[in-house]
Amino acid sequence: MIIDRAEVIVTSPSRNFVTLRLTTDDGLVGIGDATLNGRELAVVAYLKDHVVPLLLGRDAHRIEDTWQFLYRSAYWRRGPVTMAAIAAVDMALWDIKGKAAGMPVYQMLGGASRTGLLAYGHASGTSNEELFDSVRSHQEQGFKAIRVQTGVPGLKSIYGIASNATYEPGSGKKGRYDYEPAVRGALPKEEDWDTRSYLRHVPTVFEAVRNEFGPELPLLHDGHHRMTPIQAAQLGKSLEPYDLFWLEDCTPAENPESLRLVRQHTTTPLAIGEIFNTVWDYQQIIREQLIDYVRGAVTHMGGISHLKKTLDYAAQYQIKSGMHGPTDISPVGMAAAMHLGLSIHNFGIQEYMKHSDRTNEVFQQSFTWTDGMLHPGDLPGLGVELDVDAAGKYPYEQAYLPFNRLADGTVHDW
Ligand code: KDG
Ligand code: MG
Repeated sequence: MIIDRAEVIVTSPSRNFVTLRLTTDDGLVGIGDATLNGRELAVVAYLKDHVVPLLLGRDAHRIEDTWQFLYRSAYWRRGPVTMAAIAAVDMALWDIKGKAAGMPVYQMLGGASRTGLLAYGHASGTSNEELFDSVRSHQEQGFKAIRVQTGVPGLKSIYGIASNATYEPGSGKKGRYDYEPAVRGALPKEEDWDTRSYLRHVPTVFEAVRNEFGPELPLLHDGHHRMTPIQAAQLGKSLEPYDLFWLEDCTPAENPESLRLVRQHTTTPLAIGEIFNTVWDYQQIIREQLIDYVRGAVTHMGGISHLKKTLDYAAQYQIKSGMHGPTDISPVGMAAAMHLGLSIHNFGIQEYMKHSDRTNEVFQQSFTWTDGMLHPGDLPGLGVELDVDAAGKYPYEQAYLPFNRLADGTVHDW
C-alpha cells in the first residue's frame, strides 16, 4: 500500500481550512487536517515544499515510522507549523489504515471506552439577559455542558462574545456565536482590554448564571491567557463558589511555572494547552499535576499518534482530555478528536462548535450528535470525505484573529 499521490487542498467555505489528501496505489484515499488559524499558508508551503516529496513512494501502513521520520529527519523540531503538517499526515494515514481494515479508527485505537462523548458548547452575551438566552439556546440544541463568556462593562469588544460575531455569509442568519465566519481582511481587528474590570465582573456573572440555571449544569470559562499568575489565582478563588468544570488558559501558556502559583491559591480545575504542540510542552505541568485537563488539538499536536501518547502520560496523573474543538479545527480534525476521545480511558469532555452549512457541504461527515453526546460513527477510517469540487468553489481568503490593546495602547494577550 504505497502512497502515490499527495495533494494539499485549501478551501474557505466560511473560514480557511487546509487538508492533506493522500492516495495509495490501490486507490485508498485518506485525509488529514492541517489548519493553523490565521497562518494557514505557512503550513501549506511546509507540506507542499517539504513533506509531500518525502511521502511519495512510502508504505502507507507505517504510521509511527512516518511520524518519527518527519519529526526527526527535519532536525528542526516542534512548533505549530511543523506539528500541524505532521498531524495532517498522521490523520490521513490512520484514515487509510481504517479503510484498509474496514474499521472506524476508534476500533483500531482499542475500541470504545464509552457510548458517546460529553461535549460543551459556547454561550456568551454582553449582558446577563443575552447570556441567559444563549445558555438556553445551547440547552435546546442538546448541550449538557456550557462555556460561559461575558462582556465586561466599559469594554467595547471582547473576543468570543456573541455580539462581536459576524454573520454567516449569504445565509441571512444573525448573531451566531462562534468564530465562523472568520474575520476576513488584510489586518487583524483591534479590541480593548482591562483585567481589573474583568476580574470584578466575571464572578457576578457566574453567580447570576448559577442562580438562574441551578447547581447541576457543568459550566466552563476561558480566560484566554489574559491574566498574570496572581490575577489568575484571584479569579480561580473568586469562582470557587460557582463550581466550574474548568477555568481555561488562565495565564499565557509559555511559562508553566505560573500554574504552580495559581494552584497554591485555588481548587478551581485548570485546563490548558490549545496552543501547545508536543508532549514536551506538557511534560512539567502534567508531572507536577498543575492542570486537570489537556486542551491540545489533534490538528496542532502532531496528530492522533502523538496526542494519544500525551493523553496516556496524563492518565497516570488522573488528568483528562478536553480536546480543542473550535470551528477552526476542520471536520476532519474534529472526527480525529472524536475517535481518540471515544477510545481513551481518561476522556474528560470535548469542545464542540457546529460548523456552518457551507463547511458541511465541503466536508461530508458521519458523526452523530445525540442528547449532548458526540459519536464519530462507524464508517471505516475517520468517516469524513472531502468534496473536492465543493472545496474548489471557495478559494482562500486572508483572515486574522483579533488582538488586544490596553487603554494606554500596550499590546496585551488576548
Ligand atoms: O484559533 C484560535 C481559536 O481556536 C481559539 O481562540 C478558540 O480559545 C478558543 C477555544 O477555547 O475554543
Ligand atoms: Mg480557548
